[in-house]
Amino acid sequence: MIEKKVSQGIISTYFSKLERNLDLDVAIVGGGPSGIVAAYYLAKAGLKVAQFDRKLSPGGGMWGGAMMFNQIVVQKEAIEIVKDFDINFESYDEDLFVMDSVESTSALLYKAVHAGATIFNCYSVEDVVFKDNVVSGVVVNWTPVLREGMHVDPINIMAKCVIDGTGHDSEMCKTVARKNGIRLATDTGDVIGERSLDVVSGENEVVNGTKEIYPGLYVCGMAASAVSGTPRMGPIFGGMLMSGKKVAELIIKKLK
Ligand code: 48F
Repeated sequence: MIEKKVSQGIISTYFSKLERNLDLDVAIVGGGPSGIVAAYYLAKAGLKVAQFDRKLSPGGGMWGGAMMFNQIVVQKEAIEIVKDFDINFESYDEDLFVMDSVESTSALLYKAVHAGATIFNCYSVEDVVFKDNVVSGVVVNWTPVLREGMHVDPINIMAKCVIDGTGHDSEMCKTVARKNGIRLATDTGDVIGERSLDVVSGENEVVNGTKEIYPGLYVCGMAASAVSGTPRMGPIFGGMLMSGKKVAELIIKKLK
């Protein structure tokens, strides 16, 4: 019966995909541009990487350009990355380029999965796993379960490194800070304690802030900038792409 075979095809391959990803090199929380770029370069380097996004359609804030004007502006420093993803672009100003946001977002997603990364959509990461005070995995649940407030336990996915790519909310950094009694720059205007999450400074907070911010936890994209208390930025995406590549390079150096 074709009906049964279709269902079997979906269920059996989905669960083997999930099982293959219970033990990762890198778990990426959030499927925005910075996280997707990281997923691509990590997978290309041969690492086992999975990305979790709470939405049905990963891509974060990239689909909508700015104010739903679906154009993306990037700085010239990011153009090499744009070329790696085969995205069409045109010169707009001396140092600025524009691309179509739908083409750009779908190219990032396609290339990341094609390179070997697995993207799990509709997954919310609600916590991290600690082993000997090192971030060693993520705790995931279905987004609809959390939205409905259903009393359903999550599952654990172990990873050698976790990336916080959750955008402005920097959710994993906040979780790690809360569990360790650390205050973030965003909460207090300063950071306390030897084990503080770093304050970011410099001209390009996104790229400068892309780092291992706590043992096992890396931060990229707007999450890196937000942790420092930097105000919300304008819609220029080159920093997100560069941040994603930088975090991948840091992890490749550590794990390879
Ligand atoms: O915000 P987002 O696009 O992250 P980004 O890579 O890029 C920022 C830009 O889009 C833009 C900007 C450009 O100048 O400032 O804002 O830093 O995407 C973050 C993604 O993370 C998902 C969320 O659904 C979104 O797609 N996300 C957030 N928290 C969680 C999560 C969570 N706890 N679990 C799973 N996904």
